[in-house]
Amino acid sequence: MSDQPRDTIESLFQEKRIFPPPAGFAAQAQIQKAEYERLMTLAQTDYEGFWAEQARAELQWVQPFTQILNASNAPHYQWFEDGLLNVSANCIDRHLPERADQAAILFEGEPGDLRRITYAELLVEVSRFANALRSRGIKKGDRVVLYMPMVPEAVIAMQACARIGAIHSVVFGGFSGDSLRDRIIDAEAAAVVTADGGHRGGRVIELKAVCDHIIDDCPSVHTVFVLKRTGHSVRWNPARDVWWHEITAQVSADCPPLALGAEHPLFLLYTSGSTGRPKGIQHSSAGYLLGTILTMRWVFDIRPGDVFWCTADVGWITGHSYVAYGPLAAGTTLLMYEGAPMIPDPGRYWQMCERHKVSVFYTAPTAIRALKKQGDEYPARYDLSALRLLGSVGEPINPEAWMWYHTHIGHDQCPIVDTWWQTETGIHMIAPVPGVSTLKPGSCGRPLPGIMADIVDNQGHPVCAPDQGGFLVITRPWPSMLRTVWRNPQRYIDTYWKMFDNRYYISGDGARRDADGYYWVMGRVDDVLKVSGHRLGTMEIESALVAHPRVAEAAVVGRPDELTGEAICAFVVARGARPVGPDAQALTQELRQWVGEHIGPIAKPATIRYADNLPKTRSGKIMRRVLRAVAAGHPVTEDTSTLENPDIIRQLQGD
Ligand code: 7RM
Repeated sequence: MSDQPRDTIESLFQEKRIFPPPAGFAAQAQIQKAEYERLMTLAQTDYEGFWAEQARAELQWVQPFTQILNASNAPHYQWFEDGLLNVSANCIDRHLPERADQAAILFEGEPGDLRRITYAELLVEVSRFANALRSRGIKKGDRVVLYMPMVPEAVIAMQACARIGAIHSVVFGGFSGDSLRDRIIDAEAAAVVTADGGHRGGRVIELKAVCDHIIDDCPSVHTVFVLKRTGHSVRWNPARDVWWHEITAQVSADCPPLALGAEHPLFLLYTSGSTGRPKGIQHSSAGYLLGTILTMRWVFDIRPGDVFWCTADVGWITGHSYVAYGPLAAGTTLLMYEGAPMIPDPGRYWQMCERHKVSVFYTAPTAIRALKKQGDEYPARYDLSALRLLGSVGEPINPEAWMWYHTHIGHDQCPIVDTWWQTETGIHMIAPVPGVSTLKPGSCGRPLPGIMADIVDNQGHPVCAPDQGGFLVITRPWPSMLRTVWRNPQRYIDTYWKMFDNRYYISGDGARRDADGYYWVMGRVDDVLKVSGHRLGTMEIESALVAHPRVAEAAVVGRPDELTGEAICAFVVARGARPVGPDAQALTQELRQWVGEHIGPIAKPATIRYADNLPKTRSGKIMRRVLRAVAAGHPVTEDTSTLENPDIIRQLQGD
C-alpha cells in the first residue's frame, strides 16, 4: 500500500475504448497527418520560429513585428511586441469584400426570434458602436464593463472596444449586483454596457435594474449604454444612461481601426479561484488572437460553409475565444443562442442544430449529462446530419457521457474534441486534432503544436512513468497566455509561478499521462482526496459512478476520518426520482460494489447522498468545496450567491 511514490496522484482506472478518425473525415481535414507532424517537429526544433511563422501567416499586421519572445521580465512574457495591428480589423475588415454577404452571426432568441448579420453588416454595427463609445469620451486603454444577455450586441460591443483600444471586461449576466460592483470597481471602468433585460429560462433577467442598484457605488462610471432587448420599462438617469439605438443613430458608420501594439491589453476577465477575491485575468491582442485562429483550424477543423455553434455565454473565456473572436477571425458563420437548453423542452439544442444546419457543435459536460438524463428521444426527433464534429469543454467528460454524445448526437460519425484549457491559457492547450488523433473517451489527448505541457511531482520533477498522476504544468510561455493579474503582478506570480520557482506555469489541475502520451485530467489539485495514504483524483470515481445506469451525475469529496485520514463521500443525482428509504439503501450497496469492481476497493465511497442536483458555479462546474463542507457537517461559508442553484445546499444538508 505504501509502495507508491509520495506526492503523486494514483490512477486506478483505465479506459480501453479507442476511436480512430473516420476515413472520410481524415481525408478532408484541414490539418492532415503530414502537416501535423511538420508543425510538431518545427515547434520542437525552433520554438520561437514556429510561433513567428504562425503569427506572420495568420495575422494582418499594420506594422510587422521584428521581436518574437521577450523573456527579460519573466514570467511577464511579451510576444511580437513591436508589431502593430487591430484585432477587430483581423476579425471583420480582412474578410471584406469576399465575405460581405456571408452570415457572420446567426442569432436565435429564447422566444424564437431570428436574426442574420452578414460580415458587411457587422462592420457597420461595430463601427457605429465604436463611434458611440468615442462620442462619450471612451479612448484607448479605458475599461468598459459589459453586463449583457447573449445577443449579437454583446459581440458587437466587444469588437467595438477592440476597434478603439478600449479594454473590455465582460461580467456574466447571471452574476449578482455585488459581483458586478466588485468587478467594475477593481477595473475602474469608465462605462458599462448593458440591456434592459434578456430572456433566460422562460423569464426576463433584468440587467439594467441590477446595474441601477450598484452603480452609485461605482464613481468611475460616467456612461451606461443600454440596449433595448425585452422592451420592459427601466429607470432612467439622463445624465448617465444612453440608449444604444439612439446614440448609434447619431454617429458615423465609419470607424477606422486603431493600430495598437501587439501587447496592448485586449480584455480583462475576472475568475474566482478557491481563495481570495476574483482575479482580473489580463489578455494581450496579437498573441491571444493568434491562438484563437489556430485552434479554430487545428481543433475545430473550420472550413468554408461551416456553421459553428459554441453554447458558452460571452461571460466566460469560452465565449470570448470561441464566440466573440475565434470564429470571426477564422471567417466562419457563428450561431448564438440567448437562452436555456430546456426551453421550451430538452430538444431545443437539437432543434437548433437542425434548423441552422450546425456543422461544428461545442458544449460542456454538464449540459451533456443534463440532456442525457432527459432521455434519448429528444435528439432522435431532429435531423442532425449536418453535424460533423463535436466538442467538449469545462470539466473532464466522463466516458459514459462521451459515449452518449458520440452515439446519440454524433451518430457515430463525428469525432469529439475534448479540449483542456483555462481562462488563463486563452485557448485550447491539450486537445485532439480531429483528422489525425485517435480518440479515447475521457482523455483530452496530447498537447497542441507549440504547447509544452508536462506532469510534475510537488518538487517540480517530471513524472516520467506512465499513468502516474501529478501537477499539470506548461513548461514554456505561449503567445495566448495571460499577461498578468490586473494591477496585481505579485498575485500573478504567486498563483501561477511561485511554487516551482517561476520555471513552469502551474495550471492547478492534476493529470496523468498514459503510455501513448495522452493526458487524463484528474480534477483540481485542491480537490484531491487522501484515503489511507493514497492520493486519489475525483474524476475517476465520479466517472465510475456515472457509468452505472441509474446515475446521471456524481461528485466525490473527502470527509475527515480518524481511521483513513479522509473518507470518500459521494453525492449522486439519480436518473428519474431521487431515491429514498430502502431504495436508497439498496442503491448505495450496489454503487459501492460497482465502484469496488470498476476501480478498486480503496475507491468505494464510505457514504452516498442523493440529491436532485449538485451545487454548480454559473458556468456549470461542480463546487466540490461546498460539498466538502456539507460532507463534514460544517456550515457552508462560501458565497453561495455565485452558485447556479443555491437552494440545493439546504437539500444536501437536510439528509
Ligand atoms: C475553458 C474553461 C478551467 C478549469 C481547468 C480544468 C477544467 C476545462 C477541461 C477541464 C478536464 C477538460 N476555463 N477543465 N476543460 N478539465 N477536461 N476538457 O473551462 O477557467 O473556466 O476553467 O476547468 O479544471 O483548470 S475555466
